[in-house]
Amino acid sequence: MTSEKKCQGCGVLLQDENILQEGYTTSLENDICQRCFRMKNYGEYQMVAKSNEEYLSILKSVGRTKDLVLYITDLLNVDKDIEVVRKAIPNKMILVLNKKDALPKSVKEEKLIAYFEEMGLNFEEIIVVSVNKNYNIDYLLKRIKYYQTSKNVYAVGHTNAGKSSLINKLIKNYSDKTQELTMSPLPSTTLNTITIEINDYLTLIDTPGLIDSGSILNVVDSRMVKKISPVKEIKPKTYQIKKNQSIIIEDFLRIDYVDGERNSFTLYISNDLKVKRLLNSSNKDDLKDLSKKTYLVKYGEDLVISGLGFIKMVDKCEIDVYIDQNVDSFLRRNMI
Ligand SMILES: Nc1nc2c(ncn2[C@@H]2O[C@H](COP(=O)(O)OP(=O)(O)OP(=O)(O)O)[C@@H](O)[C@H]2O)c(=O)[nH]1
Ligand SMILES: [Mg+2]
Repeated sequence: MTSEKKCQGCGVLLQDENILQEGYTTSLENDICQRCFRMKNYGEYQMVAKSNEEYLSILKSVGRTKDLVLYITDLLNVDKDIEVVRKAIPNKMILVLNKKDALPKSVKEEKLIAYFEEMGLNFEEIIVVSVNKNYNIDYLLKRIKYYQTSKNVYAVGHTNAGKSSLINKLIKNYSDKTQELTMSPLPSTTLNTITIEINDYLTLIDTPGLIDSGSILNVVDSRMVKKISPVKEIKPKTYQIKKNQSIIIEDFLRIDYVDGERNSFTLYISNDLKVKRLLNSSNKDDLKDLSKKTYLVKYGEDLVISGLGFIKMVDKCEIDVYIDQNVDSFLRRNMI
């Protein structure tokens, strides 16, 4: 039977008929589906393939309301097309920059805010938080109260940004509810909208995340997904690098320094990842069978590898990047 009851963890409709399909539970009396049960209790993550079409229709319906929207963004994985979500919906919007704890403490909040302000995307306000460290959550709630236009406030953003984690934190801090949304390091954890009444004045609506089809998380196994997702403050690794040297990360990324003066590369990626430097690129062909992209880097740019993090480069240069053909990489102006 399919019920009208939604899973309290991921929002999918519960059903007890087909174990292979979304929303399966052994009994419709349960509040969560089997997939959420396994993720919550055993940390057994199960990938679900989602298309962005459903997501875009959810965004459109959010856009038809006049409600306040929280646009949650992962500071380590700021998407290339941050303006897509902003422009898709005309609502009042707070940009919530999450996972501050994963960046080095020395990174100044004002600088981050200024960086995003310069995009000119007309947010009501830009707020830096860390859900994990409960940092700035009180302030965020105050500003939600200030800007909200009705009881309802939506959480939107890319998958894995921490939307469900943030709502769980708000439930825990400010309501007497025990409901807990499912969170996981894998993309597409939340499958449908979930409505949670925090109190008489505030109802939060969680949404599934926009999928980054170019994220590295889509092409590595779940053990590596955990390694790539930083849970601790990143200790940036800096390499003084010159022509004909290479940097290799695990077995999925190779960067050859093809041309330029002596330069400095700082890696903002999870501390758990193995990094190797080759002092002579031409000696080793490791990973050169991966797809190659050549970049002409300008002064003061970052190389972003979608889902992994970024590399801050100081001077202009030419680099060759070898990575799975399905993983996006791009240059942007230095974020920090
Ligand atoms: N370091 C760090 N990790 C965080 C923080 N907030 C969330 N995470 C992690 O980010 C991952 C994704 O969190 P979710 O809450 O499932 O993200 P989501 O945006 O709901 O993702 P979808 O439901 O897939 O769209 C989990 O591994 C969280 O533990 C934070 O403040 N700091
Ligand atoms: Mg979620």
